[in-house]
Amino acid sequence: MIFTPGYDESESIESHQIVASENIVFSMGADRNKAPFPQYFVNGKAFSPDRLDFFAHPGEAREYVLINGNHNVHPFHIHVNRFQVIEMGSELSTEKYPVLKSVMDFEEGLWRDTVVVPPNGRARIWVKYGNYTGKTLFHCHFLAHEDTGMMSTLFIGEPDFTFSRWKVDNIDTAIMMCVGATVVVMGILFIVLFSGSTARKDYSSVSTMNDVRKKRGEENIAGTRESLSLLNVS
Ligand SMILES: [Cu+2]
Repeated sequence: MIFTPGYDESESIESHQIVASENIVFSMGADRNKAPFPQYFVNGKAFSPDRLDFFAHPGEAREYVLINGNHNVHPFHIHVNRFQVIEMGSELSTEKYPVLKSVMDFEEGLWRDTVVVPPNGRARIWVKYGNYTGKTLFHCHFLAHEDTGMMSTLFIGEPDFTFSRWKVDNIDTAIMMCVGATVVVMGILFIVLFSGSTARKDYSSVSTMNDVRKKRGEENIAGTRESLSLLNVS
């Protein structure tokens, strides 16, 4: 096993240290009504600096399966953090495409910051995050792909539940959020109105009872007066 100078073999990531495995899919769009053309995506989304796409805790190790459904290559590059390539594969045969041999050839366990994800293929990598927090990036290292969307944000640290995380980036999400908000508001209104009418009902029934008692009391008093007048007692 060959290691990059500066890294000790004991630093090598072991499978039991991996806390999660995530897919990172590189894809292209060919919508002629949109600029730029063609479009480049990571997990179906074009880059947005206002959105946090991936999360990790400092010090933990994660597996990423880099998937390339295109017929061209995407050199994956992650900022600040190094990784080890565990597996490489492609649906294309190296006999038919001899140039693929050099792409697929890799030194297992070698520390890297960039790996070429083979066409119609994948690369499985293990990342070990250092003890630092903040927002960083990974992207395709082809400038044309990177600059037209093939880039993602990565937040290292405790997930921050600010509104930036829930920023609406498409119409479907907006519609779902409106429906969700309406259901919540209707629910709150129903509870308020229902509990309000119950309170009024209880109050009115108490006042009705009081009225009845009052009337009965008056009748009794009147009845007593009648009885007393019959007895000539004033
Ligand atoms: Cu690319």
